[in-house]
Formats: sequence, structure tokens, C-alpha cells
Amino acid sequence: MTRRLTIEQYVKGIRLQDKFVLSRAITLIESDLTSDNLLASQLIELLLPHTGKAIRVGVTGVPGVGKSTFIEAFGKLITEIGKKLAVLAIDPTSQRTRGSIMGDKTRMDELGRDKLAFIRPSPAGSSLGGVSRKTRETMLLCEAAGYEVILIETVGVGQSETAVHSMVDFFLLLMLAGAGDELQGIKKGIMEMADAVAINKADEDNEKKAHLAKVEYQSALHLFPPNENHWYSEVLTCSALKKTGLKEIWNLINDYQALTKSNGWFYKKRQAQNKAWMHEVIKAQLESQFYNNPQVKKILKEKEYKVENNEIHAVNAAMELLSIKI
Ligand SMILES: Nc1nc2c(ncn2[C@@H]2O[C@H](COP(=O)(O)OP(=O)(O)OP(=O)(O)O)[C@@H](O)[C@H]2O)c(=O)[nH]1
Ligand SMILES: [Mg+2]
Repeated sequence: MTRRLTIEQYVKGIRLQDKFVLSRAITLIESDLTSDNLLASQLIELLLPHTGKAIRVGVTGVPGVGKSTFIEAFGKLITEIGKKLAVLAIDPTSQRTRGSIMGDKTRMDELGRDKLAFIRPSPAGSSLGGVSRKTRETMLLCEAAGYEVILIETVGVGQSETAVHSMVDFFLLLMLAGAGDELQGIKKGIMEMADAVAINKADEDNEKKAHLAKVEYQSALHLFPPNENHWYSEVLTCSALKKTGLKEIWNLINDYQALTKSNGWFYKKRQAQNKAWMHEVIKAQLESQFYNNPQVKKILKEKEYKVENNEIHAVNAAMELLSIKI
């Protein structure tokens, strides 16, 4: 087997919805080799006209809230209505904690065997910016391969949900009832980003508590200023384990899509996301060029030392370094 396919082979395979070629193209995107990056960018450019048709949904929530279980059950519901589904997982904590991605593999067993589904975890260990860049590109490849729904799982503990929010159409926050009332470490900002909140594990003894939490969160959400898109974030309850309340979430996503497509917000948001993405790449590129410049490398330590010891003003040191031609 050759290490890389030709660009034509990638394009053809993806357009023919070949999962094997799609996987290999994603591996190309995830590669850190400059030559691979070049090929990956050309590939995306060629496939761009075939992207953008999926509904992109982000799913976040604290570890253990049930994201993977939810995605497996919700995913089955989507494929049962005949839609092709791609699941991408961003987990910046997987290296440090208990390797949720390995766990996901076992928990998404059924979905993994589903012909209409494609599951791809993000590589562990990449920097956050890298993960989000690669996830975006992976999402575009999946769209070009005909996937109609993209679910992106991310752990709600840090910046990763902001990154995911910047690449999806609909952002779903999973929460638990009564697990330490003060929003379980979920920052207010994340709640504000959510287009819907689902109280998961609304089953057995927990059902009543979940309904109470729903009312509580609904009133908390009402304190936020109304959205520009005229969408009112909803709170629902569900059980990923018992597979209840899932259809309602799917219906809600469809309602959201219908509303925001009719008022134009859907397209405006995607335009803004693309523009922000470009600026993100520019900033990342400038920063990397700057810090990798041999002259900068040579004098950076010395400047740091002088700034630490108040020998030079931090701003002047920065300006001096920035005056080096990169
Ligand atoms: N009772 C009940 N348990 C659930 C439900 N959903 C998930 N669980 C359980 O909660 C535990 C954690 O579920 P996961 O799906 O792994 O949670 P996660 O949010 O993906 O966790 P991380 O990937 O580690 O962040 C598992 O033991 C699940 O079986 C639910 O709706 N009801
Ligand atoms: Mg998980």
C-alpha cells in the first residue's frame, strides 16, 4: 500500500463516499508534515464546492454527563431516519485524564457498525488550536463525502467548547440535575452559547429532579439577553441510556434550522465563522513564524531575562523583537 494517494484518488474516493479513503484523507489532514499540509489544503479547496450542506451540531458537557452515550443513542435515531451521520470528538483532556476516546470507542459500538455512520476521534495531544483547525477540515471532508449531520463531541471543561461553538450551527449543552447546584462548573458563558440545554439522565430516581432542574435552568436562561437570531434557547430533559427525549431534541434542531434559515441568520453565522477562521489561521501562522525565526530565537532569552529583572521595559523589548523581519 502506498503511503499517500494522489489528490485525484482522494477526491474521487470521497465523492464516492468511500469511508476508507475518507479516513486516509483525514489522516493526511492530521499530519504535521508540511508536504501533507500542502496536499490537504489543495484537497479541501477542490472539495469546497461539495461542502456546507450538513447540519453541524456541537455537543458539550462536563465529563461523565453522558455525551458519548447520548451521541450513540441520538446518532442511531438519526441513521434510523436514513440520514448519514459523522461523529467527531475533540477531547483535549484525553491525554491527561482517563482516555475518554478509548472509552468512546466501546460506547459507540452500535453506531460504529452502522453503515450510515462514520466515527472519528480527534488525535490526542494536538494543541487546542490544532485540534480545532483539523476538526473543521475533517468536518468539511465529511460533508464532501455526503454526511448530512455532523455531531462534534467536546468536553466542557476549557476552551475547547469555544472552539467547537465557532464551527457549528447548533450548540447543545448536556447537564445533570442536582449535581452540585451551581451549574456544575459550567461557566455562565457556556450556557449563554447553548442553543439548547438537555438535562440528561432523566430516568429512574432522577426523573423528578431532572424536571425541577429544567424549570430552574429555563428561568436562568431567560435572564440572558435575547439572541440576535430570534431563537429562544430551550431546556429539555432526556435519558441517553433509556433513549427518551431524544426525538424532541432532534425536532428542536430542525426547528432551529428552519427559523434561522428563513431569517438568514444560519448563513450569516457561517460567513462569520469562515471569516474568523481565516483570521485565526493568520494569527497562528504569524505567531509561529515569529517564534521560529532564528534571529528571534537568538535574542529572545536575553530579552526575557532583562524584562524579568526590570532592565528594560516589557513593551520596548516586545517592540524591538517585533521589528525583526520575519
Ligand atoms: N442513568 C443514566 N446513566 C447514563 C445516561 N447517560 C450516560 N449515563 C452513564 O454515565 C456514565 C458516563 O457516560 P459517558 O457517555 O461516558 O459520558 P461522557 O460525557 O461522554 O464522558 P467523558 O467522555 O468522559 O467526558 C456512563 O456510565 C453511562 O452509562 C443516562 O441517560 N442515564
Ligand atoms: Mg465521552
